[in-house]
Amino acid sequence: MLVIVFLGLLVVALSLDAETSKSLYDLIDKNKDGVARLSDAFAAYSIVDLNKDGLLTPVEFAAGPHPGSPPLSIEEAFKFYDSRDNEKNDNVIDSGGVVALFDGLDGNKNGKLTLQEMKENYLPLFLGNQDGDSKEHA
Ligand SMILES: [Ca+2]
Ligand SMILES: [Ca+2]
Ligand SMILES: [Ca+2]
Ligand SMILES: [Ca+2]
Repeated sequence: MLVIVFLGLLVVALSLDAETSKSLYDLIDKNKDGVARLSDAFAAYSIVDLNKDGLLTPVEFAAGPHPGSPPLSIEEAFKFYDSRDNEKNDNVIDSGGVVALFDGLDGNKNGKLTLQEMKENYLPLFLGNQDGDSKEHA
């Protein structure tokens, strides 16, 4: 029984609180039609990309909104995306980082992100990859 209780607490700890998941969700659902799609995520990305060159520098990234950054610092979050985008670890985030984030959150891979998927997958996506698999150097 103790084990079950412990696992229950763990699940709770790995779920975002309702407020944070809602603000993250609103951030991604750029056209506010209630369904977050990859196209919405790209729209959000291009807003953070201040000089519109298709890449996020650490400065642009840090200036953008980070409602869900508690699990990682801004620097760690930047590295997280930069190690998962198309040109890995080159100190800029390209559009591949958006795809990696969206795919990681879209639990059932139907191309639509629900608030529930956001809530369940956001923290495990970041925290699950923090230790364990070391940095991939291509
Ligand atoms: Ca939308
Ligand atoms: Ca840029
Ligand atoms: Ca990169
Ligand atoms: Ca989905």
